[in-house]
Amino acid sequence: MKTEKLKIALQKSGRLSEDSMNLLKRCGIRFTNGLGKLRSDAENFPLEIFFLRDDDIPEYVADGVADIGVVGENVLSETEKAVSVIEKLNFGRCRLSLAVPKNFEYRSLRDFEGKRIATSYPNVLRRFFNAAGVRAEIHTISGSVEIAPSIGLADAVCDLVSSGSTLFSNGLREVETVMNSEAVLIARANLDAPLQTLLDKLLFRLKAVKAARQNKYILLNAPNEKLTEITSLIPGMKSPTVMPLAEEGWSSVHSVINENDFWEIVEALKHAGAQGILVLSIDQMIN
Ligand code: PRT
Ligand code: ZN
Repeated sequence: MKTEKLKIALQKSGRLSEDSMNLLKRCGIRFTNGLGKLRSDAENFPLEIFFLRDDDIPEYVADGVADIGVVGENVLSETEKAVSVIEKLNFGRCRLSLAVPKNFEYRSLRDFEGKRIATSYPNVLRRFFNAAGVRAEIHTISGSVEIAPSIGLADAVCDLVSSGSTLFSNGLREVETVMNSEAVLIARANLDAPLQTLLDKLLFRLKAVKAARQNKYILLNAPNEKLTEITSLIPGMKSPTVMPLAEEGWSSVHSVINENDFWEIVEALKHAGAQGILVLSIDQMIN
């Protein structure tokens, strides 16, 4: 009997491609992706991978050509396809923002009333303006949105931003965030039971990889008289592991800390008398 495979759509070549493929690889899934290759079979997981343009991914998933896919929330909101978001992936972060030329005296959203806005995200922008009660003229263009004001095509733009340097070098100033975005895993509705089982298996691995990336393993030596203070600084998943060292009066402390609090905790630990602090990245973290 032919075993069923889960089909996943990834961006073929673009900002999300490398992170999407690395994520699968970190989940222990092996596959090849040659230049120009449109599909690939994973070697050690019942998974078939399609490499597509990101704009097409929501539709392919909604239509059942693929079961799941990785795409930016910005594209998902724009295409308005009936798929569900099953996991945020913590990469591809950016925001969709309104930006105006330097000489545009901007005070509030009202200033967009009657203005021409160039964007590749007309649906998202229309919903945003509708909710704010602003009537603006939305001009849909597919690329190089940032040059529209300088060539007289628009009064302002609504475009994706990460560092902001593209806006800056085109004489534009970011004034409002329309939406924040990151890559997400989407799925079509009504997966049959065997496919859902495969998806659950993949999700279990994805979550372990995500948790590992957000945490660090920390090892340190603490003088016994400072142990209470030091262990209280480390929240850990449970209380930290404390083991006596061969050297009299010292203990070894192990724990897991979240990368967001990482530097503050390390500084406090050092201050409290911890020595030989080692910080290791974690490969997988199974909760
Ligand atoms: O060929 P295909 O259609 O698949 O790719 P694409 O060209 O449409 O998309 P791509 O690869 O550019 O982006 C894919 C996804 O990456 C987007 O849909 C977002 O979800 C996400 N992403 C994250 C970004 C950015 N960051 C980003 N900075 N997408 C685009 N940009 C643009 C931005 O608009 C600006 O023009 O990159 C430029 C540099 O940004 P700054 O602000 O750092 O200067
Ligand atoms: Zn695209």
